[in-house]
Amino acid sequence: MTAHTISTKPIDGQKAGTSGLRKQTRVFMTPHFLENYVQSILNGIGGAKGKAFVVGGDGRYFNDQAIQVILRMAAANGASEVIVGQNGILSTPAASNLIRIRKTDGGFILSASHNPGGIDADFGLKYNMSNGGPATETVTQAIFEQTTSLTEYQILDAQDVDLSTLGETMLGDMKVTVIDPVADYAKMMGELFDFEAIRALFLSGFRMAFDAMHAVTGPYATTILEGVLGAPKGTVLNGIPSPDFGGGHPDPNPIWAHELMGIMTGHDAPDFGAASDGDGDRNMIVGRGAYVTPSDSLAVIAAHAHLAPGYRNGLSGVARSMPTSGAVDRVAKAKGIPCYETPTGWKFFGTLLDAGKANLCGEESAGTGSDHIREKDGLWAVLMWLNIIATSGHSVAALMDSHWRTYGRNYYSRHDYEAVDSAAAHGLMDHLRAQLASLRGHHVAGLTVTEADEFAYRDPVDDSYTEAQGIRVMFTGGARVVFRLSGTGTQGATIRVYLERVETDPNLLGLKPEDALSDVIAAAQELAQITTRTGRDAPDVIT
Ligand code: VG1
Ligand code: CO
Repeated sequence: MTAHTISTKPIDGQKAGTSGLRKQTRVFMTPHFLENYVQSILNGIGGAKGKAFVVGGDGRYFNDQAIQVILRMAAANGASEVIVGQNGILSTPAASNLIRIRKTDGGFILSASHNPGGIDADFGLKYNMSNGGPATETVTQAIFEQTTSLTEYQILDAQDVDLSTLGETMLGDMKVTVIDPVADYAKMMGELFDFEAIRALFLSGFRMAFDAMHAVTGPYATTILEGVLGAPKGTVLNGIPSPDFGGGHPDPNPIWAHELMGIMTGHDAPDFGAASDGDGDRNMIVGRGAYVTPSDSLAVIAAHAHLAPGYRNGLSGVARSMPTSGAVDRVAKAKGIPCYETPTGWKFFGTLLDAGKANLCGEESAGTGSDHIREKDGLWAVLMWLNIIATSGHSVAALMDSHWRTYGRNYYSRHDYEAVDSAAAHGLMDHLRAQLASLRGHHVAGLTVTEADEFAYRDPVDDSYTEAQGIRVMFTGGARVVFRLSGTGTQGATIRVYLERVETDPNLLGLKPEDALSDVIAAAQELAQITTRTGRDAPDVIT
């Protein structure tokens, strides 16, 4: 086996977005594209010599081939060991956990998360650091700079490593350890949650439907829910991962998880429903006829986390991304704990979690997690809900009802305009930006603007500063609209419009979100001229 140095040239567009580098699969498959990016990562982190890494992905198309390239390049760059999930499979939370418990220097996670998979869909690669979390802004920038000046990469000339058999092999001088992707993760969940109480809940006849959406959480959910916790066989739906996610869109929200929504609102619905995304870090929570928005789920978890053994001593603080609703802020205030507001993307929670400033984090995009790892964690959120239901004895609907009565309800919705012409989308944002200084006091669609700005964030731990993280317009009475462009799409631009209004009147807690938010929706349209600028009459996806 010989290590080769291959000459290459910088490839445009290798800039990571909200969560690693995401491109169409065919782009990732063009000559040198993957190799250039992997070498840029290795250079950007100061080389691979003597380092150990975790490698795994969500099993989408090209996962297996890309892993072999990463192994050969890690070996040629002098890495000492790579730990790989069997058959190249690792959910994002399981990878984060492995990096931490095996104390490796970092890890490569192959996924485009909730984006569809297949040769004509999307692929992605993300580097996580030794704390198990996504590379910080500083490291991400260093990697990007490498991509713009790269002249060569190192790769070993070798056969594919057999990743189907557990155990250790050598690739040149590098050890490759193939491990069971589920075991360590399942063990950790057993330490955090009251598995006895959840087991008793299932024994009592409690019924659940978990939609793995043909993605990576299938094996994890089957082992934990149906195996360890004794839920009836068939509780996990679509539990066999497939390279194109069964042709579906593995994004757990009421639109893409419509099969589960149908079950949960249908005749003889189970007590509890949940779903997870392509790489297992997102979650959807739904009770019998009661969908829980991710922002509300975060707030309910903040209010009840002490019921789970791993959080018995309460929370040190909570953190949410800026577009996430303020529901959790109200719980934090009542509990007298700090609440941090960060830019979108899990990489911004890492420093807070490492410093112990927060041990519960969440995003409106169906991401929830804690300091047990440094990624959001879909099954973790599901097990947390099961723990809360089992120990409180309340249904999802009852928990939501009492939550809103106690804290008020943050009506919330997100409107996405997908694959919009990039110039039009940037034009819309520029138009909003230009209005910011003069908006205060203005009346828009019957609402009065109290404040308007472009969100910027100074990290309270490492003092790093991140600008241009979304435009927010606040109105009297606690209503708000936020506009930002997605950093995970692979075609054109996606405009996200986040709409929110707080209601504390006990008689008005049961409205339909679209009715409760109608004036905020009208204000967003007027401020951003969405229809005229994009040519779209309605959002593509409403969640
Ligand atoms: C989206 C979500 C964001 C999330 C990111 C990664 O980003 O809005 O909250 O952190 O996806 O999620 P954007 O830039 O498209 O809005 V996933 O499950 O990669 O891992
Ligand atoms: Co994901």
